[in-house]
Amino acid sequence: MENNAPEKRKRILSCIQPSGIPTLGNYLGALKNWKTLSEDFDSAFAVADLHAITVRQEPAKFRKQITEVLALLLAIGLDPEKSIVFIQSHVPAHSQLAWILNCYTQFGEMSRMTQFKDKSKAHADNVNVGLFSYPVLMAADILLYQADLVPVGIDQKQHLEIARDIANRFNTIYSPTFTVPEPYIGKQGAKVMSLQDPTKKMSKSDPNPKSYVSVFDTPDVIVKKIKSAVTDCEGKVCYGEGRDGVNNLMSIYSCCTGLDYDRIAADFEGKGYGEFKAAVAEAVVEELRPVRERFDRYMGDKAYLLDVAAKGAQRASSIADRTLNKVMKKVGFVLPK
Ligand code: AQP
Repeated sequence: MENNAPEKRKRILSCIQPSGIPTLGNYLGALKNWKTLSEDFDSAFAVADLHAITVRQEPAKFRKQITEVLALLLAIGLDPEKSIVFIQSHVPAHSQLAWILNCYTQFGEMSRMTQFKDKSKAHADNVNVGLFSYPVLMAADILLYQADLVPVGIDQKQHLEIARDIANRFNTIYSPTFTVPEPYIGKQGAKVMSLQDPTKKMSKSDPNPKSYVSVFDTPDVIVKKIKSAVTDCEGKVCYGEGRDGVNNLMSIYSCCTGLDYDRIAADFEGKGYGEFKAAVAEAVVEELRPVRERFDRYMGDKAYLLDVAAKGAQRASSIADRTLNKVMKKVGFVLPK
């Protein structure tokens, strides 16, 4: 008999930490793709507030950042009626599953994580256990929703591999429980680098604000920051090995304009970095302008934002609780009546 049932859409899940004002790196590496992906997949997007407290946050500022990131998710064009848009801590199953998965993750595996090594250097006075087990919470985020694909910047690929290992391990010890997720990495903008040290990724928590463009920087500030970006003394706009600063600006320009590297090199042949940087800055300003305008509108309606968060948490919980119950049964817990 012919099977006319519609093919089940694949599910994606992605999160962003409210650990500061999101950067151009977050935008080009992740957020910009999310709107398009949300049209083709069943999708859930979260403000990862539980992850953000692995680094000390100032409470009032933190509360504001959580609201801002929620508004930003809507400003990039996500439709909360179609995608599940929620705040991670509003769905307790994330913390509950993370604890269980901690017991299925080896100390040695976590010790190899690059982000842990980097962040423990950057926050040497607060190398907490949460920072160490961050990838386990990330695995819980993903596995709760049985996500097929996880759109991430290339910097998060190692964490996604751990999520896959944990899922496979649990599925092997018990029986198939979790979908084993695949990374989804956009072609360009996969890794935007710091404007001041282009060997390091651009991060919203970098103490030097000149190192990143935040999505809410005004046009003047964007121009200033890009003009002061580190390049080299070759004075030639073309992509090449060891030219991290120029490569980074070319990649940013390419993501904003859709032009490939050969075309960019041809357009700027014989022109200096000054002219190139001005063009990059203008492209970034234009790219971020509509996002900023929509963001301002959403921030002006806090009641609507709270409503979106409440509905999102309800929808997210109905999927997450189902997975958590399944896991608890398999492990041998007695479930509450
Ligand atoms: N520089 C980057 N280039 C490309 N993609 C990036 N992402 C982050 N930085 C870059 C991607 O953005 C998504 C959300 O990231 P996150 O906020 O959850 O965590 P993160 O990777 O730790 O981002 P930051 O800005 O570096 O935050 P802090 O400074 O708090 O650690 C992810 O998909 C990430 O890959």
